[in-house]
Amino acid sequence: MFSRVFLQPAVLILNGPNLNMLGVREPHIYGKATLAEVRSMCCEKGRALGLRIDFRQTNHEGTLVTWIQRARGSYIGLILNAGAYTHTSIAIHDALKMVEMPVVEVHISDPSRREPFRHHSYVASLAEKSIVGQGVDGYMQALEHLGRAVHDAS
Ligand code: CA2
Repeated sequence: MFSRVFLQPAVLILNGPNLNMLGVREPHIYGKATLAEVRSMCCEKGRALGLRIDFRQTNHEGTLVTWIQRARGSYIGLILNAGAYTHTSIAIHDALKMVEMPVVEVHISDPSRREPFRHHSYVASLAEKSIVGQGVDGYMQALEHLGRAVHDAS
Protein backbone atom coordinates (compact mmCIF):
# COMPACT_ATOMS: atom_id res chain seq x y z
CA MET A 1 0.00 0.00 0.00
CA PHE A 2 1.23 3.46 -0.92
CA SER A 3 1.16 6.23 1.64
CA ARG A 4 0.98 9.76 0.32
CA VAL A 5 3.37 12.31 1.76
CA PHE A 6 2.11 15.87 1.71
CA LEU A 7 5.04 18.23 1.92
CA GLN A 8 4.41 21.67 3.31
CA PRO A 9 5.28 24.34 0.74
CA ALA A 10 8.50 26.08 1.71
CA VAL A 11 9.70 29.66 1.29
CA LEU A 12 13.37 30.62 1.29
CA ILE A 13 14.14 33.98 2.94
CA LEU A 14 17.64 35.28 2.23
CA ASN A 15 19.25 38.26 3.94
CA GLY A 16 22.45 39.90 2.78
CA PRO A 17 25.31 41.80 4.40
CA ASN A 18 24.96 43.65 7.69
CA LEU A 19 21.40 42.52 8.27
CA ASN A 20 22.81 40.50 11.20
CA MET A 21 23.29 43.93 12.83
CA LEU A 22 19.55 44.71 12.84
CA GLY A 23 18.35 46.09 16.15
CA VAL A 24 21.93 46.67 17.26
CA ARG A 25 22.63 49.97 15.45
CA GLU A 26 20.75 52.56 13.34
CA PRO A 27 17.29 51.84 14.85
CA HIS A 28 16.07 55.16 13.38
CA ILE A 29 16.47 53.61 9.90
CA TYR A 30 15.89 49.89 10.46
CA GLY A 31 13.80 49.72 13.65
CA LYS A 32 14.46 47.89 16.90
CA ALA A 33 13.82 44.26 15.95
CA THR A 34 16.85 41.98 15.78
CA LEU A 35 17.28 39.53 12.89
CA ALA A 36 16.49 36.66 15.30
CA GLU A 37 13.20 38.38 16.10
CA VAL A 38 12.45 38.87 12.39
CA ARG A 39 13.11 35.16 11.89
CA SER A 40 10.64 34.25 14.69
CA MET A 41 8.02 36.60 13.23
CA CYS A 42 8.46 35.02 9.78
CA CYS A 43 8.16 31.48 11.22
CA GLU A 44 4.97 32.47 13.07
CA LYS A 45 3.53 34.06 9.93
CA GLY A 46 4.58 30.99 7.93
CA ARG A 47 2.75 28.70 10.39
CA ALA A 48 -0.42 30.78 9.98
CA LEU A 49 -0.13 30.57 6.18
CA GLY A 50 0.84 26.88 6.07
CA LEU A 51 4.33 27.67 4.76
CA ARG A 52 7.62 26.23 6.00
CA ILE A 53 10.26 28.94 6.40
CA ASP A 54 13.96 28.58 5.65
CA PHE A 55 15.50 31.85 6.91
CA ARG A 56 19.18 32.64 6.34
CA GLN A 57 21.67 35.52 6.46
CA THR A 58 25.17 35.90 5.05
CA ASN A 59 27.66 38.71 4.60
CA HIS A 60 29.08 37.03 1.47
CA GLU A 61 27.95 37.67 -2.10
CA GLY A 62 29.06 34.24 -3.39
CA THR A 63 27.13 32.48 -0.62
CA LEU A 64 23.96 34.33 -1.67
CA VAL A 65 24.59 33.29 -5.30
CA THR A 66 25.07 29.63 -4.26
CA TRP A 67 21.92 29.63 -2.09
CA ILE A 68 19.89 31.15 -4.96
CA GLN A 69 21.27 28.56 -7.41
CA ARG A 70 20.41 25.68 -5.04
CA ALA A 71 16.89 26.97 -4.35
CA ARG A 72 15.56 25.73 -7.69
CA GLY A 73 12.92 23.03 -7.25
CA SER A 74 12.83 23.12 -3.43
CA TYR A 75 10.77 26.24 -2.65
CA ILE A 76 7.58 27.85 -3.86
CA GLY A 77 9.15 31.30 -3.62
CA LEU A 78 12.12 33.38 -2.59
CA ILE A 79 12.06 36.49 -0.39
CA LEU A 80 15.29 38.40 -0.86
CA ASN A 81 16.74 41.32 1.05
CA ALA A 82 20.16 41.40 -0.57
CA GLY A 83 21.21 44.42 1.52
CA ALA A 84 23.82 46.58 -0.19
CA TYR A 85 24.41 43.87 -2.85
CA THR A 86 21.02 44.92 -4.21
CA HIS A 87 22.72 48.00 -5.63
CA THR A 88 25.92 46.38 -6.91
CA SER A 89 25.59 42.68 -7.70
CA ILE A 90 25.29 41.53 -11.30
CA ALA A 91 26.15 38.04 -9.96
CA ILE A 92 22.97 37.99 -7.87
CA HIS A 93 21.00 39.39 -10.82
CA ASP A 94 22.29 36.53 -13.03
CA ALA A 95 21.50 33.89 -10.38
CA LEU A 96 17.94 35.22 -10.03
CA LYS A 97 17.43 34.81 -13.80
CA MET A 98 17.77 31.05 -13.32
CA VAL A 99 15.84 30.54 -10.10
CA GLU A 100 12.46 29.68 -11.71
CA MET A 101 10.23 30.71 -8.82
CA PRO A 102 8.52 33.95 -7.75
CA VAL A 103 10.93 36.36 -6.09
CA VAL A 104 9.79 39.09 -3.70
CA GLU A 105 12.34 41.81 -3.01
CA VAL A 106 12.16 43.30 0.50
CA HIS A 107 13.87 46.35 1.95
CA ILE A 108 13.21 47.50 5.48
CA SER A 109 13.98 51.11 4.54
CA ASP A 110 13.02 52.79 1.28
CA PRO A 111 16.29 52.97 -0.68
CA SER A 112 14.78 55.42 -3.20
CA ARG A 113 14.52 57.99 -0.39
CA ARG A 114 18.12 57.57 0.69
CA GLU A 115 21.52 58.23 -0.92
CA PRO A 116 21.63 58.12 -4.76
CA PHE A 117 23.90 55.02 -4.70
CA ARG A 118 20.96 53.06 -3.23
CA HIS A 119 18.54 54.04 -5.99
CA HIS A 120 19.33 51.28 -8.47
CA SER A 121 18.32 47.68 -7.70
CA TYR A 122 19.77 44.73 -9.64
CA VAL A 123 17.02 42.59 -8.03
CA ALA A 124 13.91 44.61 -8.91
CA SER A 125 13.65 43.69 -12.60
CA LEU A 126 13.60 39.97 -11.68
CA ALA A 127 11.22 40.27 -8.74
CA GLU A 128 7.48 39.99 -9.19
CA LYS A 129 7.06 42.41 -6.31
CA SER A 130 9.25 44.86 -4.37
CA ILE A 131 8.20 45.84 -0.85
CA VAL A 132 10.18 48.80 0.52
CA GLY A 133 9.95 51.14 3.46
CA GLN A 134 7.55 49.02 5.49
CA GLY A 135 10.01 48.13 8.23
CA VAL A 136 10.27 44.44 9.10
CA ASP A 137 6.55 44.07 8.33
CA GLY A 138 7.72 44.00 4.68
CA TYR A 139 8.78 40.37 5.26
CA MET A 140 5.26 39.51 6.50
CA GLN A 141 3.71 41.23 3.48
CA ALA A 142 6.02 39.25 1.20
CA LEU A 143 4.95 35.98 2.89
CA GLU A 144 1.28 36.95 2.49
CA HIS A 145 1.92 37.61 -1.21
CA LEU A 146 3.53 34.18 -1.72
CA GLY A 147 0.86 32.51 0.44
CA ARG A 148 -1.86 33.99 -1.80
CA ALA A 149 -0.06 32.68 -4.90
CA VAL A 150 0.03 29.12 -3.43
CA HIS A 151 -3.62 29.35 -2.42
CA ASP A 152 -4.70 30.64 -5.86
CA ALA A 153 -2.78 27.83 -7.61
CA SER A 154 -4.41 25.01 -5.54
O1 CA2 B 1 16.50 48.72 3.76
C1 CA2 B 1 17.03 47.62 3.60
O2 CA2 B 1 16.51 46.56 3.97
C2 CA2 B 1 18.44 47.54 2.99
O3 CA2 B 1 18.49 46.36 2.18
C3 CA2 B 1 19.39 47.43 4.16
C4 CA2 B 1 20.86 47.44 3.74
C5 CA2 B 1 21.16 48.62 2.83
O4 CA2 B 1 22.48 48.55 2.35
C6 CA2 B 1 20.18 48.68 1.64
O5 CA2 B 1 20.49 49.83 0.88
C7 CA2 B 1 18.75 48.74 2.11
C8 CA2 B 1 21.77 47.52 4.99
C9 CA2 B 1 21.61 46.33 5.90
C10 CA2 B 1 21.50 46.70 7.33
O6 CA2 B 1 22.63 47.39 7.79
C11 CA2 B 1 22.68 47.77 9.09
C12 CA2 B 1 23.77 48.53 9.46
C13 CA2 B 1 23.89 48.94 10.77
C14 CA2 B 1 22.92 48.61 11.71
C15 CA2 B 1 21.83 47.83 11.35
C16 CA2 B 1 21.72 47.41 10.03
